[in-house]
Amino acid sequence: MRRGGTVVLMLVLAAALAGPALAASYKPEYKTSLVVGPTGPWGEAAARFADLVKERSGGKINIKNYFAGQLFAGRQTNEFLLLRQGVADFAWGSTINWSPQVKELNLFSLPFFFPGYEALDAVENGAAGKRIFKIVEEKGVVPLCWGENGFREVTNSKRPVRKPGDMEGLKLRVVGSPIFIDIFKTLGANPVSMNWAEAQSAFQQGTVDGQENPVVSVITPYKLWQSQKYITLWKYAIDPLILGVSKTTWDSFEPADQALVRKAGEETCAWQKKGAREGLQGSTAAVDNLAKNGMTVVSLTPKDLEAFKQKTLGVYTKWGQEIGPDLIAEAEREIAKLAKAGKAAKR
Ligand code: X2X
Repeated sequence: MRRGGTVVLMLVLAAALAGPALAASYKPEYKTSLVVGPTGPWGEAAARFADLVKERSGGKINIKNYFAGQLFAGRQTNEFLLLRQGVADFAWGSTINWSPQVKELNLFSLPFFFPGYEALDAVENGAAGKRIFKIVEEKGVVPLCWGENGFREVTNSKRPVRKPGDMEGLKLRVVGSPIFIDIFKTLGANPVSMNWAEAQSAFQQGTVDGQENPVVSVITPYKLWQSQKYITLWKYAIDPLILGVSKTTWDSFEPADQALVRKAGEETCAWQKKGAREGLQGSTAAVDNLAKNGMTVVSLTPKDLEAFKQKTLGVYTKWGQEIGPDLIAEAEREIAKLAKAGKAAKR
């Protein structure tokens, strides 16, 4: 009996020591979660990444994209949990959707914190970004690279919004992440949280007046001009994406495959980020296209912006504690360095 037990134990140990070579049980399909559909830089990046990985792994790693929230158990703010549990192997996840589980990610939703793309890149690539990746990994998701949904702009079907008073009583769909309820209540609007999939019919039926999302990644591919006639360009929050892998899945890959997946991810993230900014950074093409489709575009003066900023200062006090003052200070230092180098803050 004891002898038998020892033999079994030795066999188990031998198998464990032999590692992935013996264990290499690759799944026939790896599932990727996405909130959005296949159109636009976000969904297109997922398709590109799956193709690259399949090709470079000689068909061994076969990724299937589950678009439009097909993998969620009801709520898009559960995506991080799906990754953690291994229900999803990969996700091109918005930091907003993951922020209920990783509260530091609310940094990107702090109203008017990021003055522009340069500041965002500096924070992602600097100490704050590295710290965030470490936190995500400690929670069971291996982050491969930063992608981008984009700066979020507010649209509605009722009236042009130029000052906080114009928000009064507007029923706005927001993601079910609490900081957004706080921001829009503070501004006098009436925010309602809803999954993106459900929001589509709410726009069409007019049960909500407006929403907030980036121009290139979401407003354009979803043709939101069909229900939303007004857009205010205020870049009030940034929404990075993270290409993340469930730690369980990651650990099951052989080191050479981990390297291959990481490299394909980094290449795709760079391509995706570029796509999310096309027609927006240093160009007016994406916004011109909204106007061509009948939207009234409201651009804010620095004074207009300041009024919104002042009104949302209370959100900083409350959420600063949640996010962590050290992380915020780290991000502020990166942004200040840029400003000093003269690469300031272009909105
Ligand atoms: O639901 C949204 O607004 C979206 C698509 O931008 C996110 O997934 C955060």
